Amino acid sequence: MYIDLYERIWMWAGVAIIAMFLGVMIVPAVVMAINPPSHVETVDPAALSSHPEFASGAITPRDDGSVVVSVVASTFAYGPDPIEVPANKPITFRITSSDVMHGFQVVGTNVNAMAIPGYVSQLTYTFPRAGEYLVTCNEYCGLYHHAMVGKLIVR
Ligand SMILES: [Cu+2]
Repeated sequence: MYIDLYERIWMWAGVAIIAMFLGVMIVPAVVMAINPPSHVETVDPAALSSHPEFASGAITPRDDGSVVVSVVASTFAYGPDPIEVPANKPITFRITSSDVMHGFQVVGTNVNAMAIPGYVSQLTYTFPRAGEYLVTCNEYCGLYHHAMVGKLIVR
């Protein structure tokens, strides 16, 4: 079968691009063991109401001044809401969902994680100054997704 030179060049360019994209995903995952943090820790989404950490939507201060915020996202709200944390202290967010996939984004910061039922997403952020922040869901989760907002108050 005759294939024109330019056609062959484009075919191999396509194969090279696909191989490069696969490499960008596979090398960090396999060689460097870089995986989404949510794949590390699991939790039973059906038992969150009796879970020692997530049942009450706790905001837990540690001895060193840092704070752990355990967030449960559910259609169409966050618990706890509002979240009150101190400024200039490391805030560790531990986020999960009780029903469908949600997002947890603190607008204007780098705090942005998926809330996946069955998994715990964890990230740490230090708010440099006091203020009020909007928390929004950025994963489409249902009819009132657009109304799924929370408030985060930094004191
Ligand atoms: Cu949503």
